[in-house]
Amino acid sequence: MTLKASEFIQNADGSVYHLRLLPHQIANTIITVGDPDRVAAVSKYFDIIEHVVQKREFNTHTGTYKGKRITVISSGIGTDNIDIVFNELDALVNIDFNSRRIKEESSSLDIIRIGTSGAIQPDIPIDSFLVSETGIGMDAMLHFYDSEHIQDKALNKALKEQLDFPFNHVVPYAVDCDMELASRFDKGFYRGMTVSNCGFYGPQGRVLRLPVQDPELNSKMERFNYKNRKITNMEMETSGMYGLSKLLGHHTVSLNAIVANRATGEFSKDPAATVDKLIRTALDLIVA
Ligand code: R1P
Ligand code: URA
Repeated sequence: MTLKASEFIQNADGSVYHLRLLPHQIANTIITVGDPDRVAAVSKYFDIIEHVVQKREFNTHTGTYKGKRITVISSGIGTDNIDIVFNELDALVNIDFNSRRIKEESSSLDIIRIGTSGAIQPDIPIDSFLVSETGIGMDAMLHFYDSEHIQDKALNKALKEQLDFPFNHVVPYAVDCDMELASRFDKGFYRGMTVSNCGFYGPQGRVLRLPVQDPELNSKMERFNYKNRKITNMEMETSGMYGLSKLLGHHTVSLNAIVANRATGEFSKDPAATVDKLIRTALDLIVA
């Protein structure tokens, strides 16, 4: 079946709508970052950069690091953007851009997020690194897909019971990382369950001028216990990445630079240095 013009959108040069990329312009190993400026902070370590393109918040550099072809792309903030990035990255490998048909044999990508995050456990130090073993979605994006089969339903139930939030407008869902890809990022990384919120302020329990609906939500997350596993940190993309990645058949892991600790109230004195260290660590483990 040929995909309709309104569903799979190509720009005049044939590239995919938002990312403005053609299939040969991406590698099979993809690093995602939230901040468009962080793309150059990764690619400055490449041996060569063969392709650069930007549209909106989606900035992409493809090159090689120690001989391995890697694409680094910014997603902007939030799982709504992850919906665009993951569907269009998948299209780049699994849709024929000439016939506009889905390819008979599917290909999978290795996708590694290098992002910042706030810890909610007091014993996770500022400037440490954490691998998200599970993404817990407090956003709604994945619910628009037929996705219950890839969710951890027992964990979903525990979240609903223990967080006891007025969940009439948020249905938390849990999806695991790709364990094999995650096993590369072992030494020097904390591991845990990462909540992805649909906002940075109220949804992460930050009060500036507006009161939140449940002031106890972060404390309940800190106390949450599921088979002796804890919620460790919060950010804004991981749940959507794990969900879409599992549905589309890609391998994804989310690496977090802990720049804030919500339990202790601290923030990193040099977040750029911490992110740079995570970038260098991740690049070396990707090629190891
Ligand atoms: C919020 O400041 C942003 O930082 C985190 C969150 O997920 C959100 O995107 O990740 P990045 O540093 O990758 O953007
Ligand atoms: N990113 C987030 O989403 N939250 C934090 O607290 C820090 C970084």
